[in-house]
Amino acid sequence: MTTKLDALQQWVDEVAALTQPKAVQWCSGSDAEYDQLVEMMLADGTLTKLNDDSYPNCYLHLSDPSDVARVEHLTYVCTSDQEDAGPNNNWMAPDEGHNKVDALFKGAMRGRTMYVIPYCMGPIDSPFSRCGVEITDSAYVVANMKMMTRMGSAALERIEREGSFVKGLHSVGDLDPERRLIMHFPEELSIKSIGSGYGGNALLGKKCHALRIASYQARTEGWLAEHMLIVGVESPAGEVHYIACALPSACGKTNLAMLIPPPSQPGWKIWTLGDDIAWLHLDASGQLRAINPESGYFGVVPGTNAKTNKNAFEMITRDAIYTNVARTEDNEPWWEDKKVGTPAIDWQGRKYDPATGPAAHPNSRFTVAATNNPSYSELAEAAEGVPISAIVFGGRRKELAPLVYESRDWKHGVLVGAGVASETTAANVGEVGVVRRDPMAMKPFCGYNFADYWAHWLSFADRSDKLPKIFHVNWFRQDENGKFLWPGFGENLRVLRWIIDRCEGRVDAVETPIGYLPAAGGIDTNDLDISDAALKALTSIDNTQWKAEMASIGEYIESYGERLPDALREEQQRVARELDKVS
Ligand code: SAT
Ligand code: MN
Repeated sequence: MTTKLDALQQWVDEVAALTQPKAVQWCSGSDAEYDQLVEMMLADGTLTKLNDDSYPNCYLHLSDPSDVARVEHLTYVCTSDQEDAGPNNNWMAPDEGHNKVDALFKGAMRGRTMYVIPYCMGPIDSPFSRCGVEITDSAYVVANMKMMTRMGSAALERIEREGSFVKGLHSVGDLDPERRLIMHFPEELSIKSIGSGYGGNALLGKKCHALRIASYQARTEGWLAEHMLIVGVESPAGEVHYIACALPSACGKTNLAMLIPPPSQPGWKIWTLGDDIAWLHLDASGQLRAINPESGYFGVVPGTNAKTNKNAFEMITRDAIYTNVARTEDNEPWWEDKKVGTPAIDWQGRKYDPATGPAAHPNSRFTVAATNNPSYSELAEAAEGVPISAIVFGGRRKELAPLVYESRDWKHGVLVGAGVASETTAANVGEVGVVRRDPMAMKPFCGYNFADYWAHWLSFADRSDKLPKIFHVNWFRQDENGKFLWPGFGENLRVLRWIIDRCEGRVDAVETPIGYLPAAGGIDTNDLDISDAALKALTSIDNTQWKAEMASIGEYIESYGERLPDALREEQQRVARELDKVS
């Protein structure tokens, strides 16, 4: 296979000349191709077959121990003007960026096959979808891209028809962290990533394209590319509301997207549209609609069990690729909190010894096609996407942030999103558990200056009077002994129900300076083992703490300097004044 699109053929030839592979293989995306790649990876040790009786078609990949997470400190946005990348991104001038990374790509694929992967982010026939081509020397990447994107011949046809595509060049290089770089050139719609085989660094359709490059593109084209799950909540009466929710990496987006209603909530159903990324557009009537650009899940494994996420637990018993989990004697995958089995071999392929750390890496992952999910929504294929009733922001906060609150209006909602802070997780290389600002859960993923991004968000209020309401949630509040105050998981449906009731004007709320909080009895706690004190802590605010928080949000947004939109500054000042009024 080759292509009739000259620009694509020329780029592939140039890359081959630079990287010197022993062969070039155009990927069709067929099942036969996947099977053949798997056979090859089993033969060369890249994959191990797991127990075929209990885990049919499941494979384990153990990565280099230094290559287990995203590397924000090695991730760059290369715009001509540094200000366009903003203080939220590492920056390099485009020429310097190309020179640095091309030097690493020189001869990098010697002795390897170079795979050319045409892919489409979003339903293949959706006007909102965007295509790309990833060139990689990793068969593991090809296999993952097959599940995570619409990849192969149909995507190539669309690319040839449209004549444009995002160029993504990837090589695992020598996996030396000193020779690892994840570079974005938004003005050229291109990505160059070398030295890592890990998901977010290597599956270029995901964070690199669908968030960093797409957010940049979305700004010029009037839409939004967001780090959000999309979920449909169906009431016992059959009414479905769609919610888009932004949470930082490894804060439970996959679990929320596949939530299982607890027995106390009979008749409710959850439909999963996406678990990580949403592309949002206004339709002609001013309704915000969402598509999920991905077609699979790359989810955190540890903590998944029959109680926390039964759907996911079952979904990954077949046709899944596991990365960096442990194994039992029976060759079944094992991870912390799986609740069944015992680990024999750890994620580094060593005999398991509790003294040397967890059996599965805390950021170990599964890759699986979305259609494996029992709560998969057919509307994930709908070209026009689904109408969004509510946007929800959230973070992982031990204290301060209540279980849920609603912003007053869109402008206030943008401030709520801009002020999101969360404890860091194992999804990025670095310290875990440190609170940092993570606006709209996009800190690692916004491909341009956050100040311009907030202005873009604010501009939606001029274009529609039907925008969704904006909320903030925090499932992670703890008491003074470190115990979680809210049970989370399936019980989060109770909070989604409150959100929907607010959208429908069916439930009263208490107005506070930070927004509307649930009134007593507003959240259904029927059958829930929760103390009055815990519920009070979850549904009220500490004014003194919030004054300090609002001042810190003010300082944070001011650090964006001249580009900060006045409307956001004024909104922060308004909330700060409201907080001052209360003793
Ligand atoms: O970066 S990944 O997409 O691999 C996982 C995450 O951090 O959300
Ligand atoms: Mn994510």
